[in-house]
Amino acid sequence: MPSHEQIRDRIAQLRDEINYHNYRYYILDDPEISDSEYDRLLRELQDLEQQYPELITPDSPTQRVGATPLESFAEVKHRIPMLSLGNAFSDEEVLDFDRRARERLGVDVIEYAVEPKLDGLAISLRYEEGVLVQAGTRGDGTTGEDVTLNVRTIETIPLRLVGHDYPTVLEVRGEIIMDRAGFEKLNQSRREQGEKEFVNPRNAAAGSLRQLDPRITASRPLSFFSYGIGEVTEARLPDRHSAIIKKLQSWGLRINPESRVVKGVQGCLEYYRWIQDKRAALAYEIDGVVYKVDKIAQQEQLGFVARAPRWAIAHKFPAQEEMTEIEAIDVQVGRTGALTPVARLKPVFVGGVTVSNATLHNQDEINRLDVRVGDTVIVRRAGDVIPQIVSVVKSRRKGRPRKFKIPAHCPVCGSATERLEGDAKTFCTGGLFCEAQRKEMIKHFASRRAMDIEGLGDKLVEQLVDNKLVNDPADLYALTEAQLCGLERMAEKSAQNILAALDKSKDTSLARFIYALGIHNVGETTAQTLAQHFGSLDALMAADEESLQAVPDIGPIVARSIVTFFAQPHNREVIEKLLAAGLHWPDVEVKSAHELPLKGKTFVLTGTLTRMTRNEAKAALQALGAKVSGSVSKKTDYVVVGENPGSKAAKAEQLGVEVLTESMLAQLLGKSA
Ligand code: D41
Repeated sequence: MPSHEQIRDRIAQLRDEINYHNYRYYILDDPEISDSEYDRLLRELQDLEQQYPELITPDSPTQRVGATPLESFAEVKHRIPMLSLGNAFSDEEVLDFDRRARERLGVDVIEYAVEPKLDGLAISLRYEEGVLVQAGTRGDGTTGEDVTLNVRTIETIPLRLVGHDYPTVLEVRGEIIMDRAGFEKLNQSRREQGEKEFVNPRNAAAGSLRQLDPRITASRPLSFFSYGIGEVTEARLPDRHSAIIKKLQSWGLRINPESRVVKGVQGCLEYYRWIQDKRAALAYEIDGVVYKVDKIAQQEQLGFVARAPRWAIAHKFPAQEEMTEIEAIDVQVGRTGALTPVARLKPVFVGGVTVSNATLHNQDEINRLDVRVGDTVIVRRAGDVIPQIVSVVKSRRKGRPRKFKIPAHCPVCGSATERLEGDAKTFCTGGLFCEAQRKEMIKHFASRRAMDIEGLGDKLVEQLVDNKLVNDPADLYALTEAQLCGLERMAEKSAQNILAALDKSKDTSLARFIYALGIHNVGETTAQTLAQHFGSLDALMAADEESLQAVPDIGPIVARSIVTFFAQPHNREVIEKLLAAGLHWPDVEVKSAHELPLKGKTFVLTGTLTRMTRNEAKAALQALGAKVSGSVSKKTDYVVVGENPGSKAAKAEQLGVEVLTESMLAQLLGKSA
């Protein structure tokens, strides 16, 4: 049985070790031990403290989270006021600031300590005998709120300082922030819980710190950077701000790793641009940089005006958020048919540019924001990203504007729009006809796996549409040699080749034709299944959702897409034009499921096939009812091995799966070897 004294020693030792490892981990960002070793130390301490509660002290690393909520916050008086900081919004204002300071000091060049300006909450931490005894918000600079219990839950704030040479009383000033990752995670979980999201990390940090129940604060990802000092007793501190900050770090406080010392105002401006470039890569949000005269003697000489030091200034980045009004909400149709609502804004200068549009993404985003025409909104433009609407200022809403709904018809072509389950986007269904999608649809129609029109590449399709020679895929078949030769960089020979390719493409298959139509959610495999099952275009066009869903592998989403597509008169018109142009295909013999000879068999293809492409082999196998899979397993029935097969052939052997050569496959498919 260890003596009480031995227990006390062990507890003290554990606390020292844990504090040291906290310092390595949170302050130096350079841990010495693994998480599990750390957990062991912490658990041993917790166990001992549970057995001997009389030995628990408030500065023990186990005592971060108190369990009793407060009724309200007490006041904290700052004996040394928390100063405010002047702002500069341009290089000129910074040059003025520097010139005035140099004149007062009578020097040519001032050395400045420079650092990012964090967008969080200013706080003052009071340590007595190295123990955190009080934490107060800035408030009006002289009186703030006592948030000690909440601040104790922040891991980057030590409950006890490291080392021995700290002053008896030390007030540390700094900023409490929530980094971007923590903010996103918090908001995601609030979204999932149906709670209101925070608008930005600053509000999230403020909201988290102003919780009366410290257990809530403890659950929020807050952190801290120190940037200055308040009251300090009986200590000889270094004679430069930069050195004092380093001293704080040696006592276990986190300081900003981007801070530097620069010479003169040009050094400040260079630093500003450097940080501006780095801004997006920082883990937390900043709204500018702070310049501070580095020498304490010079700071004292310069003194204060009102509450702001003459020796420091914040150089702010252009605001990234501004208020403006929504004049209209338009809906744009993208090349894929996706409908995107766009807010037209009363122009506003934000993030360094004038912004008059902001994307609203989709209907869910509109619902989340509850944004309506006429609303006053907060617009945000950060870095080079598209301007976003952060929130609606509901108190400014006039009258009762209508909720905004993405229209049921495409604003470009008038076809019905559809939004499928599990998809945030709404799409236009006028694929073959819609001007917005024209080029993409025609490119798809002509592509190798669809109508396979050789020589009709993307560039040519764009030229044809731009010159208004082609509006829909059927127009391709009406092109003349003269029209083609009129295009830039089009020789007579190439024009003839294209016309020949067009002619050749008319002889196609039902599956290819269905795929070429570009129906949403109908890929090559689905097109084959449909051709196989319905046997004719008429039968497919006449099918309703129910009969479509009866087809193997066709679910409600695909069925809905098909029905909606054929319900568009425009799409039917284009199909009629195509048939009138002479497109044709051999009759498909409709086989019911039990007639398919390879029904229920799973194939894997590996290696290079010489007589057909892998896709052709796959299509042919599927047409006979087989499933074609990408990996070999015990469920595989046959592995088809081409030239230079990979590991799949070996795997087949290992599992005892039957192996077919390419000529065996050809026989199986009924082709002569
Ligand atoms: O990052 C900051 N928000 C920041 C704020 C900073 N890096 N340095 C600061 N330095 C000071 C002085 C020069 C007065 C010590 C500050 C602030 N003040 C400050 N924050 C809020 C009011 C003043």
